[in-house]
Amino acid sequence: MKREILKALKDQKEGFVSGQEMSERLGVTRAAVWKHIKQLQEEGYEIEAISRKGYRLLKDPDHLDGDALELDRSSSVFGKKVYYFESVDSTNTMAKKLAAEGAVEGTVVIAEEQKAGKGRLGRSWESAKGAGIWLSIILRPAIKPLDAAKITQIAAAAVGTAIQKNTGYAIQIKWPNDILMDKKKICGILTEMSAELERINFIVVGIGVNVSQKEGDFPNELKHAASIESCTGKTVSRRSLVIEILKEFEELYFDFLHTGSIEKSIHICRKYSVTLGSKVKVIDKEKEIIAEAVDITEDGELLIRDESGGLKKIISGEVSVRGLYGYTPS
Ligand code: BT5
Repeated sequence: MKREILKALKDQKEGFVSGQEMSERLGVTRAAVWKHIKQLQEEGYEIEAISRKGYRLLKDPDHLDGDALELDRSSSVFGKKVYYFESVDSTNTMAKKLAAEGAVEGTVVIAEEQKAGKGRLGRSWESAKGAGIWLSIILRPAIKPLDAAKITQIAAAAVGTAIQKNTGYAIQIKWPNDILMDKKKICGILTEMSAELERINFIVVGIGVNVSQKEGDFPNELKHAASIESCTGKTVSRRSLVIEILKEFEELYFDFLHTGSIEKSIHICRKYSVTLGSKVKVIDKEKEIIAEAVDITEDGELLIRDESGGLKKIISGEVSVRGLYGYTPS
């Protein structure tokens, strides 16, 4: 009911909506309407109440809970179900648990803070309270486990596009899973899956976006990290960015499922790549190779030319790619 009342207030963009009208439309008493209005006010919604005129929404706080996202969402499958937490260990871990219990495709897990946010290959992800978007999406694509890395490329293309559209500020993509601004990392993507030999049970795509951290908020060892606000100098609504991410991701994901190709995503990854054309250090489990990044293939692998001129394709998940003189490869 609270959600319906919020919707009625939001629908009434200018002016007031009367308590009588809401009570008739929603089939509850005016006292019940008032009770929910008070609850919304306690949650940070600024609502003006004037007798004989009704209620007017003055300020919509930047909430990320299911109700708030649901009302503004423009994607149809992604975010249909949202699990929102004040604090979790890791949204990916939570999403994997929910997926194992049967959560449907497109389910989103989002948290204000992660106590043990995860990066790839056992690394950790700094996820300060309220300062970013820490979210995971559950997917159930009928593809081979070998093709799962393609999902990371789709996510990188989608999140990069969403951030650029939302902020109007240039982004770069560092293959395979980083989004940068001014060549600093503002976002990382972690794709995990549960699969049998030939079949994927589910994939969880974790997306971490630094939104409002100030320079100096990051621990010393994260010298390549930045936030959208520290780069652009502008305030960003996390909710509108989440909505944009879900929309772009859903579009590119279903395009892949329908066409069998990630061409559209790869086009975006190539266009914004900081990796291509540069010398990179590819760090494998046992060894490091210095090579030139030549292309991103139609399947999302990085094509490199090693020092003896040999071409090799590398798959995300196996390796880290670094610049020779710093974090980015230029
Ligand atoms: C990643 O790994 O970049 C994937 C990060 C995914 C985070 C999301 S948040 C929601 C979901 N739930 C999770 O538990 N995780 C996902 P990788 O490429 O391995 O980069 C990790 C490295 O980035 C660390 O070793 C640090 O050097 C650096 N790092 C850690 N926290 C950072 C931050 N907030 N911003 C920028 N860099 C960071």
